[in-house]
Amino acid sequence: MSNSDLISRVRAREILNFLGNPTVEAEVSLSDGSCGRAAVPAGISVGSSEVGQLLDGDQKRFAGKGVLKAVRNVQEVIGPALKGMSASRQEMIDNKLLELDGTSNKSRLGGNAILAVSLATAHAAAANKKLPLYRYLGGEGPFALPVPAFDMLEGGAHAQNSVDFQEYLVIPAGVSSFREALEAGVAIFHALLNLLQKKGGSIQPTGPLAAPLKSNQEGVEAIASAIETAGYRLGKQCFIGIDAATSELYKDGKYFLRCEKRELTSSEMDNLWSEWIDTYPIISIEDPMSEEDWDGWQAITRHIGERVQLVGDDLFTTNPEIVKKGIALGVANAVLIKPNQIGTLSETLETIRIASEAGWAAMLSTRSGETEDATITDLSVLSGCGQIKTGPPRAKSVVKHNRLLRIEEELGGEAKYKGVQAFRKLSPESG
Ligand code: 2PG
Ligand code: MG
Repeated sequence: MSNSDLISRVRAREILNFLGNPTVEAEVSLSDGSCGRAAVPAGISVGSSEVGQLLDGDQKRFAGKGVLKAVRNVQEVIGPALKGMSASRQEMIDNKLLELDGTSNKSRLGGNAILAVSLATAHAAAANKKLPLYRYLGGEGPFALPVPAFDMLEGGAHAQNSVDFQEYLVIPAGVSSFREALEAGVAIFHALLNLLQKKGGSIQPTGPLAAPLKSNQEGVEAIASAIETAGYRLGKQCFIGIDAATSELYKDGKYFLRCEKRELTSSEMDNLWSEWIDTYPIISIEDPMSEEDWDGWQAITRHIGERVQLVGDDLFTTNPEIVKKGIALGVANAVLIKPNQIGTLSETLETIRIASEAGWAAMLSTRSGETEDATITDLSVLSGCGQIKTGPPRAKSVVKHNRLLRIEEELGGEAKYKGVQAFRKLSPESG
C-alpha cells in the first residue's frame, strides 16, 4: 500500500455558474501533489426530495444566493476531518461526509459543500493513479459513448411565454457515432432556430429556445420538422424526447396546461402521452406524471411502459431508496441521474447500479445552472448508462460535448456509440 494518495489539503471557493449565480468549487490535494477539482451545478426546477443546497441567505450578497457558509464548512469542518484519509477509498470518504453532516438531507453542511468534496476527491484519486476519471471509476470497462439527448425547446418553469412542458429533446440514437450525433444536434438546432424565430421564438439564457406556441403539440411538430429540414430521417436517425416536468404543473390533483388553457386528470394526462407516442417517434418521456402522483405513474408505466422509456427525475431525485421503491412498485423504467440531487458520488453510483441491475436505463443530466465541471460525462461512459441529457450543442453545453469528443478519441475502438441499444424499446436485442 502506498501512502501517496493521502489527503493533505481540502480547499473551497465561491465561483459563478453559467447563470451568474454563486456555487461551490472544491479542491482536494494529495500527499504526492496530485490534485482534483469539482464544482456543483444548480437546478431551476427542483424535486422536493433533493438534498439541501446551503445558501447564505444574506440579501446584501447575490440576493441571498452566496455560498460562503458552505465554503466555510468545507474549509473548517470537512477539510480537517478528511486530512490523512486515503482518497482512493471513495466510499469511506463519502460515509465520513454523511457522518459529519448527520442530517437525512445533508442540510447541515450543505449538499453543495458535500458533493464538491466528494467529486473532487475522486478526481484527485484518478490523478494519483494517472487515469482519466471514467477509467479510475470503471476499471477495464466495458465503456460506451452515450447517446446525447439535446434539450432544444424549453417551456414550463424554464421559460416564460412558451409551452407548458419543460423540455423538447432531439435524440440522434440512429446515427453511428457520438461525433455524428453532435453534428446532427448542431444542424437541427439551426433549423429549429430558423423555424421558431418566425413564430416569435428566441434563445434562452440557459441555451435552448423558447417560443409562444399555441399548443404543446406544436412544440413536437416543430422539433419533428426541424429534424427533417436538417436532412435527418425522423424515427430512423433522430428521435424525440420530452421532459414534461409535470410536478410543476400539478395542483390539487390536476395537471394545468396554461398555454392551452385546460386542465387534465391523471388519466387524461396518461391518454395524452399515449396519443403522442402513437403519432410521433417519441422514445423517452421524463416526469410524465407528478412526483406526488405515484398512482398516475404506476398506471402510465403499465399502460405504455413497454413502448417508451419513462424517466423519473423529480420523482426519484437520484436517490437509491426511492429508485428501489419505483422498481418494486413498477413505477417508471429509467432514472435521470444528477449527482447534486443526492450529494455524494458513492450514492450516485449506487443509484446507477440499482437501475441497471433492474434493466433500467440511467440518463446522466446537466442542470440549468451548469459550470465547466464535466464529471457527468465520465459517468455517462460507464456501463449501465449510455444516455446523457444536455442543452443544444452550443454555449455552456459544449463543455460536456467537447469532453465526450476527447473520450471518444481516447477510447477509439474500445467503446462503441450506444445508439439505439441505449433504449430498450428500440434495441433489436430487446426483441
Ligand atoms: C431537469 C433539469 C435539467 P433543472 O428537470 O431535468 O434540464 O432542469 O436543472 O432546472 O432541474
Ligand atoms: Mg427533469
